Amino acid sequence: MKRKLLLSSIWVTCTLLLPACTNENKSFKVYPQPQVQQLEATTFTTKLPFQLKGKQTVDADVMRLLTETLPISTEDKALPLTIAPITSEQAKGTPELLRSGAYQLHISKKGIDIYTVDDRSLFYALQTLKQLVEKNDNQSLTLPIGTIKDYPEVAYRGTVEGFYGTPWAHDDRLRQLQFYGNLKLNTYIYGPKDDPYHSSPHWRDAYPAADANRLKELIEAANRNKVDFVWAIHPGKDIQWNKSDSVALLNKFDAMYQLGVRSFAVFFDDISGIGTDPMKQASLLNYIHTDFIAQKPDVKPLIMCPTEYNKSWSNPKPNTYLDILGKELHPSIHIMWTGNRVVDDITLEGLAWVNKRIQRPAFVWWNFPVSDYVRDHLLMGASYGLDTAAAHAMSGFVSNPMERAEPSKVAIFSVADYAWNTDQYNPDQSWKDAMTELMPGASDAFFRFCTHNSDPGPNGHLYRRVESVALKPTVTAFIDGYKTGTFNENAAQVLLAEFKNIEQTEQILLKSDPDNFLLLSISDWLKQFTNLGKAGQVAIQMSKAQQSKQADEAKKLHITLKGILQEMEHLDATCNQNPYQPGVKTGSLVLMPMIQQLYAETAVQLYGADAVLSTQANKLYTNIAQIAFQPVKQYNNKLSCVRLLEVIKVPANGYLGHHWSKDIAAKSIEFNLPQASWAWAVVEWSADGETWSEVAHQLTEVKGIISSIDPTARYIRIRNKSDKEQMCKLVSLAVTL
Ligand code: LOG
Repeated sequence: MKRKLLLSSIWVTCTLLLPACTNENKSFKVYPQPQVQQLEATTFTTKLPFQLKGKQTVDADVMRLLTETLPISTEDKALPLTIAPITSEQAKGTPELLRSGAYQLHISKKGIDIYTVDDRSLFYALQTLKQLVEKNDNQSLTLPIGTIKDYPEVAYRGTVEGFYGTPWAHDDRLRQLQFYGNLKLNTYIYGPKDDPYHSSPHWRDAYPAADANRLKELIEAANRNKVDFVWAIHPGKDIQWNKSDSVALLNKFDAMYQLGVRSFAVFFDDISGIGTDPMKQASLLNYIHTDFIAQKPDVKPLIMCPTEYNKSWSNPKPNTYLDILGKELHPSIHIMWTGNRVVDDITLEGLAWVNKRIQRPAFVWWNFPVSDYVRDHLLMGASYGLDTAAAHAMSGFVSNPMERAEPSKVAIFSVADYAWNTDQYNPDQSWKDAMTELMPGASDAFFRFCTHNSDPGPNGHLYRRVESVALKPTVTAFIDGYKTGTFNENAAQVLLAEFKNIEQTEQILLKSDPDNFLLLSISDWLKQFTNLGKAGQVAIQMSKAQQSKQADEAKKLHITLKGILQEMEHLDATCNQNPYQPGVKTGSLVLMPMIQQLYAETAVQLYGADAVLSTQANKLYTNIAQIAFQPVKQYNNKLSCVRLLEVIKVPANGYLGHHWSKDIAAKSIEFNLPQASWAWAVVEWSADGETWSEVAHQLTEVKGIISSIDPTARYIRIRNKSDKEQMCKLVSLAVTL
């Protein structure tokens, strides 16, 4: 059993000694939380510099970190900073202390001792020391006294830039790499889906010179921060499984090696057709392993992302895809895994299921806080849903972040905590620590923003997050009261105060740090948050007026609220206009629905109006389990569906379409299903969902608009009329009423 101690406080009296000791009850916070931190309540303050002892030659990155942390000198009177290897004696009972990155740090008035396993250990010990040293105005330093014993629980920790959408900008990446170094994260997998030289059409080609230079800069920045820069290739969309493609892949890897890459990955996710063959995948990967990886002593083991990368998409039958990979792939090759679903919690049970099949611990690709399937939302909530007993069941843990790099740091901070010190991980504490670290001047305001910007909204992955947790009971109490004709004054006061704070959040944050990159990258959401605060206050005041029978005042406020809601819609319709989920949503789980309910309820009470056209369509009309929860959007008279990133497997007789309950005729149906063909697809309509007829059309591709639809149709679908499973993608499928 490993024993962990936190902050033991031992009273030490030391008055006349130099350096001077003081006793303050200070808690020294180190991120990620060390395994064992035994610090006394006593600190000491010194003006003396430190002199390197023991290991004299340290690498340039360590030296830089050292000089940033402590004054280094060769003067005789300097305090010793001794660097020595961890001995097996020291690691007795705690073999984890012999892992890469493990270290022991001992601070006393007489000097500092650091015990290390490798260069990474020393770098991490100094990262810890840097967080402990306090620099005083009079050039002196204050340090705690005590010992830290520390090691990672998961070997590979970091991120996979693996999302769809605009890849991170160069400067964003540079800032990320430094952030990772500070937090003892050691892995950055480069695999943005929309880099054409990572995926099709150019995975076979060398990067243009300017791109190659930038990558070189990134690799150097990663090295400076002791981060493995893993370069990933995504060849499966059009790989031919011939010699020429194998050679093209190795040549590309070799070109990346020349740029400085020493870690490689091959992704086979989100593909269809011949690329998905597990035997072919395994034989290519084994070839890369033997002919490339194993030939170069400085290259790390290969990482692969399988096609069946989550349980819900995996063939459960024995001796199928995952078992074949498990059996065929060289044992050193890591296999990535997103959990029971594409986007999901990570559980020990789930990992045990896949590990048995792939015959090795999975390398976790956690699809959080990635937002490429809900691009109008920010996922700023706590990183919960991670099993604290699962460290031994995974070889790595990387988070797939948002297209917006800076706000992703909230989650990445916690990923560092989780992967380093898994069994002591506390998601809420880590989330709050992230606020303090990322927005030291306005952590409360930032926390308020994050609290109300956590949930992704309805989505095909069924992945939801809690939002506005503390306020939710008050919201429910207020709404319930309002609907039954009572005005809950206490709840109203709490809500008014919170909405007022929300209205001020943008200003507080920008005033505290106007040039903060994180704030700049979420500026549209901050604006929308201000609107939310305004709308909320007016909604409560309007409800109060209505309930106290001041109809004129209520009408006036209803119009004011309408204006603010229109402003929000305008921002939603003009900012962040990506083709997938355009717009800017905030407070969408609890606060916005409350405001909308109050708005609609008051309209009904004031005007008896049925203002909204409700078709009651919020999901696709389909019998295909994979897309059963793909949300439908209704804008004016158009029902459309949220574009899908992955390939859809359409079984024989599988269909997807729309159904609307309102008694209106369809003017047209518009669709774009790449890779579908009329050889298997047919467009059909029905009045009752029972009897179906074919819609006449003259299109040659499963893409276009059909306008002549029977006016009694209330269902429209595209069906696989063949007797085999077919594959397609879904760009659009819309009905105009
Ligand atoms: C993709 C990934 C995407 C994520 C979330 C994996 C292994 N692949 O469904 O690129 O960012 O889901 O949308 C994925 O997760 N496909």
